[in-house]
Amino acid sequence: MIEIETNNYVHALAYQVQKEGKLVCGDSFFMKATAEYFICAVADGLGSGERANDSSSAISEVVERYHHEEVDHLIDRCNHVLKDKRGATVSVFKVNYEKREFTYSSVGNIRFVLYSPSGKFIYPLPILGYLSGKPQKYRTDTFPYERGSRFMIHTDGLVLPAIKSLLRDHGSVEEISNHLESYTKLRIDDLTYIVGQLS
Ligand SMILES: [Mn+2]
Repeated sequence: MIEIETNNYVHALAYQVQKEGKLVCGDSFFMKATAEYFICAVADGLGSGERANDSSSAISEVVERYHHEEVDHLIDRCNHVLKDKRGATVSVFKVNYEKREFTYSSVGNIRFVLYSPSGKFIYPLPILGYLSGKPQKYRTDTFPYERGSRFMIHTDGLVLPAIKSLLRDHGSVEEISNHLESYTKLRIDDLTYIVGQLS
């Protein structure tokens, strides 16, 4: 499944495929580009199949509903919505075009990297573990970004040997996605990635 979200400030592509032999994907995502901001959330539900999807889809739904809120609020909502569910690893990424900065918060093993045209990479640190409605510490960081920066966010179903050169050496979101095609064939786990370019 491929979804594209695009406007004058961002061009993003999401790709998702479920684990081999599964009918339901245990990962979920949401992304939206408004006139003021771009937001995306990625969740990897614990386990696989229906119960994993029950947790991860609760995350994409709550972020879809409250995407106008600040990231630290959203990650707390994500935690609350997982009460009485199995749990999920979660990342929320929000870009403010006018301030040219982004805010990121993550609990668990979802990976994120942003590459700036000047050569700098930004890897925000996640909190270890997963969300399951229990009291939880969060870490939310805000960074400036340069025009033309490219980012990638992905679940652990995508195993990449060289994410740095992937973002640095490919000029467009479509090129990156084409390059990733061979890595999406294994299907040893549910797999989700979002790759985007900020202008
Ligand atoms: Mn996974």
